[in-house]
Amino acid sequence: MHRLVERITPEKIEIQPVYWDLSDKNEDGPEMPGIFPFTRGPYATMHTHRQWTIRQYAGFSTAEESNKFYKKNLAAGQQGLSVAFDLPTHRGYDSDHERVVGDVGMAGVSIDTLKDMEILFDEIDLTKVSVSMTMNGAVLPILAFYVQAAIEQSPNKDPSEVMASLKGTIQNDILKEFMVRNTFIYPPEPSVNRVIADIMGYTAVHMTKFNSISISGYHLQEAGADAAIEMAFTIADGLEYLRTAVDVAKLNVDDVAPRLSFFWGIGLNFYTEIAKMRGARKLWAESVKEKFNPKNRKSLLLRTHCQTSGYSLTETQPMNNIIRTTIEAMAAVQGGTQSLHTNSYDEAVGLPTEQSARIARNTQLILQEETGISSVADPWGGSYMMESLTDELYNKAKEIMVQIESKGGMTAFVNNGHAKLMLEESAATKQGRVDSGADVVVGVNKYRLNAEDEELERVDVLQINNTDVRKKQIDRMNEIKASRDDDAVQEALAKLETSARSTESTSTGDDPNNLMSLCIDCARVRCTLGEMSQALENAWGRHVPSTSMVQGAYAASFNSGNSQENTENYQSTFNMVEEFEASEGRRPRILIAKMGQDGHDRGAKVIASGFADLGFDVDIGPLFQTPKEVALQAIDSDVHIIGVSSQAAGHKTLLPALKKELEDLGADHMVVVAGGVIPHSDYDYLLKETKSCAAIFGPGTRIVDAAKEVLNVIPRNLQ
Ligand code: DCA
Repeated sequence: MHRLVERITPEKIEIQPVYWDLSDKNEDGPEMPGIFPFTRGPYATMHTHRQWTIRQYAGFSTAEESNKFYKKNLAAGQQGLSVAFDLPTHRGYDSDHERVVGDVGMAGVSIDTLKDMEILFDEIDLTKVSVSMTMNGAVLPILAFYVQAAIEQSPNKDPSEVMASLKGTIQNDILKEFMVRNTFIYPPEPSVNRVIADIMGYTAVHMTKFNSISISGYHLQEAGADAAIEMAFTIADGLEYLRTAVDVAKLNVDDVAPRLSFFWGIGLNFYTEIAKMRGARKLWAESVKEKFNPKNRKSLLLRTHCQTSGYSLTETQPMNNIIRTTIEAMAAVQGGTQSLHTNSYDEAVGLPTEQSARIARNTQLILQEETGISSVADPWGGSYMMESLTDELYNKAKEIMVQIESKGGMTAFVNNGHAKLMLEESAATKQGRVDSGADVVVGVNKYRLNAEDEELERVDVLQINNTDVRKKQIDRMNEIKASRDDDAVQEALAKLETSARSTESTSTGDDPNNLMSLCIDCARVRCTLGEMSQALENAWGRHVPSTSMVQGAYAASFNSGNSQENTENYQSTFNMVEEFEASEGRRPRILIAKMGQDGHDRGAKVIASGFADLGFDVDIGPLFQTPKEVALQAIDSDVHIIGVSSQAAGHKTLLPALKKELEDLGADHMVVVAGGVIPHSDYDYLLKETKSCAAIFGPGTRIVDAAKEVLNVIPRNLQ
């Protein structure tokens, strides 16, 4: 697949594929890659035998557009696919649903029907190319579409043969969705004990090369988790899934564990990230051995995908992001990853362009083909510093896991809100450190360019015409609905709902009522994703998350550096809030709102907690609101200002819609401000053309500064 890695240097020094301590007198022999507890890697030869897979996460607009992009990338050196779906698809809504007007095709590709999936993989042989799909909510319909598309791609092959050849990964990690990201549909209990259990059971029999879960620390890190929390929560999630497989689905651990895979976020703490990957392999192997005593050694291997950190990317001086990503990619490789996504330098502001995607891919190709980085397995093995750091992180993660166990395991830890609060506290603390300058971000809180030079460095981002994509999706779906056999559709959906209502386990792969099997039947007769999701929702309901907020963490972290400038800045903002209260008779009140299906609420929670620390009255709106619902809540709570957090590109549709709702309800005195991932090229549209907000706070804005600006734009003496 790749050219062999160079092992003789120009100086005629032979690089060995692995090094170890020859004086190690450990009775089991020295620690080596491929040997329990696998600290040094899951395979003996690691990248010296097979390089990691270059797997770039991508998807946008329609299936046609994404398919073109995939084929181009594969031709240019990418080795596996990784599909990003749009938010309506994640949340189980068809494109014609009223709640998804601003989201169709924006943060990923839109999939409503089997036809969309067929187009997505047109001319890509699914029995050959490994495909990862980031899907957690609507995981059953999406996996069913994928299987059925593969079967229909190979009409001359037996369907069971096609299924057995499918290699790839479905994320299917719902527990972390309840902590971060929020693309769940159903409550935790059926999400784990029915959906995940049935998928594990089905794939264990019919799709034995397919990884049934990608247990993800990435999103936890993005949401503010430090390395020990990321490690502990992720391993604990994995153990919970294995427990479900063994106790609920009555599967043999060796039928499931070899096909669980992992996914780490890799940030800029170079040594820590390598140590995390090493320590996590040991923690997983030891925990699985102790709790499940598998017979197959493959059950103990932690195999992982990594993605460089999106959070570490900056909007200002975006070219610096290429350097950040390269360093993170090197940490992932030296930590022993099996598969890697490198972010594009413009991802802090929008979807990657063709050029930025090429640079991201080339970063990996250069590492693989120019540097010789792959010629040694675990080059850090035996380093005093790295071994010690690995042990320390391993111990810290283990302590957190004990805490989780003492609260009844990961599902209980998530259900009772402990996990989310721990993450939110970690995120608010981190933000305080960045805002105070304790953590340096080059070009943001240090070495910043003047405004004019900064402007010159701005980059274009890919624009999607959301209205256009939505219309195309709806037209195609209507065509399919008009040509299918309605009786067959109703019968398939009824069977799915009946099975979902049943209290019997249907998890074994050969059970005719297995939910995965029934969804494939639904896909075959052309049920839509929304119809399948609704059938399950009829049985289980839709999960409504609670809103919570940590207090004090931002203030403590911001003020911890004893910097006089920070203390004065903090105090002056606080004084402005008090002056506001004195003149208006109450504190400034802000509603932090999330509209559309964008569940990324880290930013919203950090802002809420920072503003509350600064003396604002803060209301946090529920996730997934329509513009009308936000307007009504704002009026009901009589807020001065609405702060909209937008991370998923719906801003150009949703902010003007909110403005209209406020006008229609006679509340246009309420000021709207926006923050999150909003490209500069859209600022004029929002601020001037549509006047749908009064200020926009891009990534990197300090909360103290945003709070001052907000106080300045609230009209006074309204009474
Ligand atoms: N020695 C022997 N065999 C090796 C070696 C080696 N040094 N390296 C790889 N292999 C084998 C593997 O065992 C595997 O074979 P198998 O499927 O029969 O077990 C095959 O080569 C493929 O390698 P693998 O490391 O599994 O790489 P991928 O197929 O790319 O899978 C994995 C990586 C992390 C397991 C998968 O879950 C994945 O691709 N995840 C991506 C998740 C993602 O993209 N998320 C998006 C955000």
